[in-house]
Amino acid sequence: MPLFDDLPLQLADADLTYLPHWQPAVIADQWLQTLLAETPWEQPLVRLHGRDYPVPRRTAWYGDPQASYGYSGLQHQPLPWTALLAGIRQRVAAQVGAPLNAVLLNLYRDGQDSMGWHSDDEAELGPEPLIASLSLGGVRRFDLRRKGRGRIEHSLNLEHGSLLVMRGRTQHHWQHQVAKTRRPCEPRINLTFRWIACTTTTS
Ligand SMILES: O=C(O)CCC(=O)C(=O)O
Ligand SMILES: [Mn+2]
Repeated sequence: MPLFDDLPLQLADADLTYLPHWQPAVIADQWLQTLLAETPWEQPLVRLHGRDYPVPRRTAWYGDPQASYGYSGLQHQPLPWTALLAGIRQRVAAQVGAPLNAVLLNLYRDGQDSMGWHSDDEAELGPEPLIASLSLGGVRRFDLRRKGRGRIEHSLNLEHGSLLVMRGRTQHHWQHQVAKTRRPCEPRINLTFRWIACTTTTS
């Protein structure tokens, strides 16, 4: 793997590193097939302006038992780590040099599945969230814009087997999205590994 593949992205007030060939295709293929077959996908509802809408993708949440998170007014309990996800977590944690106790899986079945503009800045992720995002399957475009602005300032095509690492104040200053596309595209699974600060009380 050439070193120049892994350059950090030059975006002000952000700390992003993209590793396009983090895993070889044969390993990434195996992970994709196993996750497609064994994941109990859900389609949660999100509350917007007093109404519930299904999210435009499928999701699953895994983690250590205490890594629950609040979302849309509910406290979500993680599923226990599978052998595969525990193994992937170990490799990702070794790569980023930090512990990770939860992972959100997103399944984009085709170009109509998407994720809208947001920052991963929930209180339980702490002031400088570490988000390590593994992509498997069809390539999708990942856009970045500054908070409070409409213009996309940077886009990346997230490749099969790639890892995108976001750290520091990135979530404080930037938002990201995976927009719908009319281009034909293969199913894609994205895994965002995180560290959830454990709380003793639930809200
Ligand atoms: O699918 C992606 O690449 C992005 C996922 C994401 O932003 C998230 O899970 O918070
Ligand atoms: Mn995100």
